[in-house]
Amino acid sequence: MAAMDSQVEELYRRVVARNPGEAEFHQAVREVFESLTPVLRKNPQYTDAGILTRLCEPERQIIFRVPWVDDHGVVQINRGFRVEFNSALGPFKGGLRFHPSVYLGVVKFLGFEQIFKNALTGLPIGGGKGGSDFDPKGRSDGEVMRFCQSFMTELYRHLGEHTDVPAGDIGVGGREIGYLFGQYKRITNRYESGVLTGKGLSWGGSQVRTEATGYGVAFFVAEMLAAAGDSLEGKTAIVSGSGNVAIHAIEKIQQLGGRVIACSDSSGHVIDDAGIDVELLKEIKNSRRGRVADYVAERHASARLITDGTIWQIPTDIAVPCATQNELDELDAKALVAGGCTVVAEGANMPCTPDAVRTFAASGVRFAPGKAANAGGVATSALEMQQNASRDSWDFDYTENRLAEIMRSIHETCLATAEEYGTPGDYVVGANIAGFTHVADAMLSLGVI
Ligand code: NDP
Ligand code: 2IT
Repeated sequence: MAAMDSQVEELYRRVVARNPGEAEFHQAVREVFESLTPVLRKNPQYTDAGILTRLCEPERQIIFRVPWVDDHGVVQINRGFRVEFNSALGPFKGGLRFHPSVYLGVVKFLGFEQIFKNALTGLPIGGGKGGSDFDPKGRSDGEVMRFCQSFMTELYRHLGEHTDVPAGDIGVGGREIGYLFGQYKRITNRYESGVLTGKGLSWGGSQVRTEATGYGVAFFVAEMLAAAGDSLEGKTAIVSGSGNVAIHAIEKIQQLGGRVIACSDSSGHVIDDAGIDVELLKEIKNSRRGRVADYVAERHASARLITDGTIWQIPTDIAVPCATQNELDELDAKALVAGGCTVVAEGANMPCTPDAVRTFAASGVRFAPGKAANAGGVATSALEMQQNASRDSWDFDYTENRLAEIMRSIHETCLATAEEYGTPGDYVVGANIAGFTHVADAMLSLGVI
């Protein structure tokens, strides 16, 4: 990882001072800034136009009260957020996260990352993110619906297919997008399909969007291996999490010849030497909204539940963190290296701490940052918007091929950019510089706005 030069360090200090207490946002900004020294030296016009400072200041930030009534008749109050970060390349685009840990610093880190990720896809989408500290766990469908309706009753006025287009993230899947879209449609009296992505297939959704993030990560891992003359065939992998991204990463890694031997949720991790039975996992997680412990109970022959230590202590060829930010630290990275891991790809956003990333770099582990490896989700959201705009719907194979092609192109862009800037094979530098220059050039063209 490169050091920041003194001018960029000073800009970073100002970002920290201006956004106190937002540790995750600071971390995400620092990670991008550390890659940019060579590109800023070569292109003084970016600094002259204040591009870095402007990139760190969201175009608009909305924070609102979300009142709703639970099943016992008790009034509940949550906080809602939407950070519209950058619209130089297209309408603000990015998911909504419902999790008790959500606060402004989390939404801003995610929105900031989203700017560069979306730029890397090459599709016309700006960056934004939103969510709430609402915890859907243990809530009935009726409670989730009333919460979503209240959330949208405020948010709708800020959205639009040409303005801001949310989708899912942690705690927000097809059920929540349905309730949110229903309320938007009701309030606006418009069937504006392109205002949300991740919709159901019968009401404007796209084939492959549900699978896209996880499948995209698997395609990216396959590209990383192919670049070294290798393949997924016969490799072991560990995938943390057991939500939308994890499940589909597991599914595609196994379809491509790998064997995923462990996954997790916040209650522990499961080891299954025979390879995770993804249909069983889907049934437990998606239909029953159960825990990984239920998986072990039903597959006791080859699986066991571990509730202490971390999933990263298991020896593996490949590691794919797909749960949440900072879930994999320096000790975990050292354990992975000791266990023979040579490829790490982030399915989650910023799951590896900076020290973990440094450990991978120092140990020759090939490491793909989330803004490249997990971009398949938002890219397929952009394909959903494209289908909505033309009132068309594509079949599964065609859409999956488009996704695979986008991941191949992001991989190639990362490697070519890393090479151009003198750090061959460094996916972090490649992703950050390629994403940055794409959005920065658009900002230069649009003037000081
Ligand atoms: P889901 O809500 O479907 O699943 C999240 C999974 O991560 C669950 O297994 C959950 O376990 C676990 N998890 C979440 N928070 C924590 C925590 N604090 N500690 C331990 N485990 C945790 O979310 P997604 O699969 O959609 O998202 C996973 C990651 O991928 C996030 O970082 C998200 O930002 C990123 N991402 C998502 C995309 C998408 O299209 N959905 C696109 C690109 C990135 P439990 O159920 O026990 O909480
Ligand atoms: O982090 C992400 O890229 C997402 N949660 C998906 C965003 C989207 O708009 O599809």
